[in-house]
Amino acid sequence: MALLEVLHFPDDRLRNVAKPVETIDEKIRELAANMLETMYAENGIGLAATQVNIAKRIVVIDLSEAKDEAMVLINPEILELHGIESMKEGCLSVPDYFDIVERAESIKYRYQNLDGDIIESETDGLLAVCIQHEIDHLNGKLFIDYLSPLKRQRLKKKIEKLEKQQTVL
Ligand code: K1U
Ligand code: ZN
Repeated sequence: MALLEVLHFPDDRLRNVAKPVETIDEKIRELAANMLETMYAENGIGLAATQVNIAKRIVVIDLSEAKDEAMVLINPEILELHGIESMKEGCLSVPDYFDIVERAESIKYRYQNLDGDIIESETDGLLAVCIQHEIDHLNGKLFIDYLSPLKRQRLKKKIEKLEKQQTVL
C-alpha cells in the first residue's frame, strides 16, 4: 500500500470533475486501499479521489472511532435530499479551517461497492453530510464555496501565506 499526496486549496486540480469508473478491477481496488490508508494517516473521516489528483468517481469514508468500518463508494450518486441541517465541516484539502455549512439533513444515495454490486441506502447526520461533501469533491466543489466571497478570499490569502512560509523553511 502507499500514501498519496493530498492536494490543498487553492490548487486548480481540485476543480476537476471526476469521470465514472467503468470497470472495477484490481487497479481500482488498489487505489481504494491507498485512499483509505491516506485518509487514516491524515486523520480524516472521508476522502475523494479528486483530492489525490485522480479524476475517477471514488470516495472512501470511515466514521468509526476504531477506524474499522471502511466504506468504499464507487460512482456515488444522491437520489433524494430531505430537510436542512447546519454542521461544522473540515476538509483535508483546506487544512486547519472549520466552518458551518448548510446541507440536506438526510439523503437517499446509490453507489457500487468493490464487487460491483449496486447499493441503495438512506442516511442522515454526519454520514449524510460526509457523502454530500465527498460527492461535491468529485464535482470540483469545496465546502468553502458555500462561504461568503470575503471569508473565502481571506482564507485563500492565509493559506497562501502559510504555504509560502513552509517553502522557505
Ligand atoms: O473530504 C475531506 O476532506 C475529508 C473531511 C470529511 C468531512 C469532515 C467533516 C464534515 C464533512 C466532511 C474530513 O475528514 S475533515 C477532518 C476532520 O478533522 C474531521 C474529522 C471528524 C469530524 C469532523 C472533521
Ligand atoms: Zn474535503
